Amino acid sequence: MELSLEQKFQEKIDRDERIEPRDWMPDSYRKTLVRQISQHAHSELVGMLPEGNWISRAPSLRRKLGLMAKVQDEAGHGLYLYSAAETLGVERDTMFDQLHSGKAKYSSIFNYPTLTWADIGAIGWLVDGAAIMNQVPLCRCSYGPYARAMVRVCKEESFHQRQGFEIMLTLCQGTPEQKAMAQDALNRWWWPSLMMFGPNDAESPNTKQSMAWNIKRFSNDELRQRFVDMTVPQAELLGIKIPDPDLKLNEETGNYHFGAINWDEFWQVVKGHGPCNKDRLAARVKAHEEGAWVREAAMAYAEKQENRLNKAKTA
Ligand code: BYC
Repeated sequence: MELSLEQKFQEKIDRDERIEPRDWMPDSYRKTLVRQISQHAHSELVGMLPEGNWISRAPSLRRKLGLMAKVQDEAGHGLYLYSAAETLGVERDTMFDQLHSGKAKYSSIFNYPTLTWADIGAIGWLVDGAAIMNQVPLCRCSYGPYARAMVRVCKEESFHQRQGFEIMLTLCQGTPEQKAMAQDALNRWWWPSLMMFGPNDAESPNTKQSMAWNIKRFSNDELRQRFVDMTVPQAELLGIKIPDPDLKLNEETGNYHFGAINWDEFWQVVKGHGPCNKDRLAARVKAHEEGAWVREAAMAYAEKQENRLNKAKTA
């Protein structure tokens, strides 16, 4: 019996083969990829804002250079991801419109404020740490352009995570005030970092299908648990305390049991009512508007180059 296009597609996925832009794919596969990749791209762009805020106040030239490089890397990640989404037939301007009008989602984590320098360390350590945990499996995502973009993103995120941990270590080995600053940053960033992985599996509408399509390789709860297990010993090494009275090692499984996440807070932030949602969106729109001349100049240059090439061809 002749297999349907959809059956052939699923067989290809089940053989762990890659899907490429020109291959046939179900509309719902295309749609969920555009959703996830564009949200991811938006997160990279908005993620530049809480950190960019500290470039001018970094405590030394070395720290300033490191932070500038990290923020630039994030702009680059956004570009790889928008390009990957474009291969699915969605225009970049459409994605920007969705972000700037507040319709699109981006990671909840970037709606929290960066109050002290230690927050830059905590973001690198925890937020990039969570991002790596979530994104390394995406290097094996069934959609080729997304998987390939993630390989480079993950290499750079891993550097960011080490940089953040080193900032935390320096503070924790410094004066009592510096160590207190590191503890305060951990207190404020711990729970939002756990929320980055998304709702519990039972409440996650997209996970089951995304796993059947090999877009996601692990569920939200599995990745969250791995992140906790990886991070608790790192906090011990730093000598600071994770703000969870229920955190306890399960000797049998080797996993840490952790306390309940405040899902009301998560959904409030996702729906636009977090501490910084309005500021972040306004800053992003302003940056986009103020960058219009750069885009126009780049387009004018590209057109000129193309005309020159065409003239040379016909000469
Ligand atoms: N924040 O069914 P679910 C970074 C939404 S950037 C906001 O589990 P899915 C970095 C979700 O979109 C970090 N919304 O969805 C940058 C869905 O809504 P829609 C970003 C969230 O897609 C700079 C609904 O809740 N990383 O690394 O199966 C500096 C139900 O969720 C969040 C990525 O984007 C959230 N935290 O799983 C440093 C990685 N969680 O779309 C670091 C790629 C869930 O149905 N993305 N929602 O309206 C993913 O892996 C997945 O999309 C998620 C969610 C795990 C995030």
